[in-house]
Amino acid sequence: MQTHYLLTLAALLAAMFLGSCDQSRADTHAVDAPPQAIIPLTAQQTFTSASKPAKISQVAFSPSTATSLQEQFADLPTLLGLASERQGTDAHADLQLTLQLAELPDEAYELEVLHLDGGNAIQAHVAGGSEAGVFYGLQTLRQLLDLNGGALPALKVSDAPRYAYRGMMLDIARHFHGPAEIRRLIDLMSQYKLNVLHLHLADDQGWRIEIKSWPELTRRGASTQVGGGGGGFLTQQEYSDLVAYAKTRHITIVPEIDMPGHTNAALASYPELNCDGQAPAPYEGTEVGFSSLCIGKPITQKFVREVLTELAGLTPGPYLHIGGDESHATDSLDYRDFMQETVEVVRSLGKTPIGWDEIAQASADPAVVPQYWASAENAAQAVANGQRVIMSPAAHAYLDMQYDSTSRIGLHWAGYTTVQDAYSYAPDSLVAGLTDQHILGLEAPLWTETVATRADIDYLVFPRLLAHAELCWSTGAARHWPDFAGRLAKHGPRLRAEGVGFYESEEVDWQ
Ligand code: TNX
Repeated sequence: MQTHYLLTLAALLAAMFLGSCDQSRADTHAVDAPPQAIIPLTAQQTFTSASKPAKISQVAFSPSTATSLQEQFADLPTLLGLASERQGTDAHADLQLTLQLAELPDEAYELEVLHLDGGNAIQAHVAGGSEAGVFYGLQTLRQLLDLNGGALPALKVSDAPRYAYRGMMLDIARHFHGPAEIRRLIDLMSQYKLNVLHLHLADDQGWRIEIKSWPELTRRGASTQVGGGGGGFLTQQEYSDLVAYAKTRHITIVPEIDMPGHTNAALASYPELNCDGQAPAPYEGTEVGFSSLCIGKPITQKFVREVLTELAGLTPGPYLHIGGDESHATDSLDYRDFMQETVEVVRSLGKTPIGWDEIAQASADPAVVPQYWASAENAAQAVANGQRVIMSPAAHAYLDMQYDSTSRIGLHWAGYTTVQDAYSYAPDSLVAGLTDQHILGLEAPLWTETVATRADIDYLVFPRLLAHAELCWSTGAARHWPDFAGRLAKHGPRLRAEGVGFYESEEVDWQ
């Protein structure tokens, strides 16, 4: 009832806004305001001035920007992507920037760009509901600069996210990808207003996080990966540094230890975790569903508690992901007992447990967050449990699916996923009975069985991550594939400038 009322109100406001938008377009028509290709699409965008702006050469805070915000966003040229060669060359305008916190929803922001002196002096005001809101306003400003050759059109933007959880997952277990690669992804994600990076830290092929109380996990379990050639792991210091770096980009790290299946690397490191006390050989293939911790053994319980306790201690964010998928080698009653116990461990550490959608069949705890990937039945169970769900529908959101049969890497068990497929689905009407009130947010996972290098990551992640970012942020009613494809085309140059080797899909008329 209440939702219905809100929707009606939203429609009314949208109609009023569109009316005023038409009006302002008419006013600026003569000066040919360039359509702005911001991704994700902003909620409202209005042009306010006719002048043709000059390129920005200098940027500085206005005196009315609070010191704390000046400190937080101290490195403005980097933050706004103002490459040094753009500064001071043929540019004329100074940008004076005012940042403020305002009475807005947490991650929402308002941005206004004003042209003074016929466009030769520019002011920009960013008001955010929180520091994150200010950060997103600055990301919009950054895109405006990139999309306008270093100049800023005069406009007003008012914007807020659809979902609170806007995630990407990187599997560093199948192939290890280290801190430099992860940092680069954090930067790129944050430019498109994503706010969660889920790291898949352990699987059959490798254990990737140092656990001081169980040192063999990395001494033995980290030395392998799919296809051989080494592996690797994050030290606790490296992990903590990543968490801190991500925080400066308003990104929360969600660590995952996948259990009780997907555990060959742990089982190979500690024989006592196996029911028969025999350590299996390390594994460098790509099969799933053959390994299991020995459920009910006291040493297994000690292992789970100690590993999760260390991980919780390194993780200021609210979530710990405990996996729980494809446990085909675990008896189903054992599975239920194990997942329930592990949920309790996570709760006792003050964290919220996330698990792959199978977890909904094991734990009815309403605090648990199941991550939907394939089973509508499990999603329905989550709704019945009163749980909120993260949507990662494999056929749309899995970044490791091939684009088509000619894609040089990737899998296709969930089908081929074109850029349009990644964009054109409605998260809130994909699974019967699951609507936005049940959805915490969306996540696009990159599994890395076939992903060994940075070039491989770029090829599969981009440009589909931009489609995903728009689904996370912009409201359903505003989404339209031809419009998105047109805007995406304009992001080609900025992705290239940032060194991203994206897949130049023929669905898009790239600039
Ligand atoms: C299924 S999705 C898996 C992963 C694989 C992936 C490959 C899920 C929860 N499990 O173990 O890496 O497919 O696409």
